[in-house]
Amino acid sequence: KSPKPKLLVARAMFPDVLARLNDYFELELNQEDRIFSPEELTERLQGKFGMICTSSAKVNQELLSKLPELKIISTIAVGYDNFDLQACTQYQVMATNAPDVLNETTADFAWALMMATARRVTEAEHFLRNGEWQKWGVDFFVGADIHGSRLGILGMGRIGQAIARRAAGFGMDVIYHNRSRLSAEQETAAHRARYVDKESLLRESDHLILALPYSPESHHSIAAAELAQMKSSATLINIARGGIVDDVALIAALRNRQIAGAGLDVFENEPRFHPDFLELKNVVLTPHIASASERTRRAMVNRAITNVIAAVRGEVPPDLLNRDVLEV
Ligand code: 8YV
Repeated sequence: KSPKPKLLVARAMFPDVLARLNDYFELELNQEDRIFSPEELTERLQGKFGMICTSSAKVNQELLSKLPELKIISTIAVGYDNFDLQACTQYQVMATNAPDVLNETTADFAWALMMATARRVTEAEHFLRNGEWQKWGVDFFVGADIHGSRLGILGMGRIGQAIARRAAGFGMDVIYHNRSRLSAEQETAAHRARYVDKESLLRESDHLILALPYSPESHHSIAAAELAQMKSSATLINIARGGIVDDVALIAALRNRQIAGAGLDVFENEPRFHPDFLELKNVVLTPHIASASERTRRAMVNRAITNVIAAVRGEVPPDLLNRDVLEV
């Protein structure tokens, strides 16, 4: 019997879920959960058939050129801006992501951030924890309403639509902007979301949620000029990727009260982030946890596993991103 192909699991993840892989692969795990440098990743991937990874693995031309045996890279994330798909096709490596399984959990968290930001939940808690609560006042931590307000969504993919559906329970008006307009049925299902141009979205949203993929085109989609168009009472929520927002411009807008608040789960160079955020009261900050429910994280890993198992069986992985790799 020929030896099993080798698979690198580049980050630590649920051993009981990974057990499914043992029938097909000889596994190399990263039990200490270290983030590999590009050099380490190159070394660990020598002789490997594939890799299961997270968004922290940068896969580019330079890496792939040193890995002639690699056949598949499979991320547990839906976002795949860390993969150079053209280079993958060039080196005949299949790239897969894990869509759908995290839509609802991520939408829940977008709402959690929006509500916490608008109603100043974390700011108020800090106040209480710091022993500053001496007396109550009529204008004490007054915030903005969610119910009856207008929700704007930039990037109306599967997550954006899941966010919009939740607006039904709060009687919100939903507007969106996207590369392409949804079908009439999709708009109806997304709490009758209305397609508007980006300028109207910026000007008319009471709460603006970013749910678009990161790419060179979406880099700094929200910068000084865009923030200047928003309402001074508006909140901005980012559950997508840090690079979509120009942090320096956002910090200035929050400081000058050009917008009321921001809720951020993602940062341009995470886990690092601009230190000035810590000095602002009108921002809610979380460490990239929008998809972090037990059930969803397990489902994401399972989806990545399904993709590598399909590949090793000679089937087309269900979430293949670079379909042109099949034509070479
Ligand atoms: C992941 C994410 O938790 O799916 C994505 O695109 O950003 C998150 O759900 C993280 O990136 C894991 O790699």
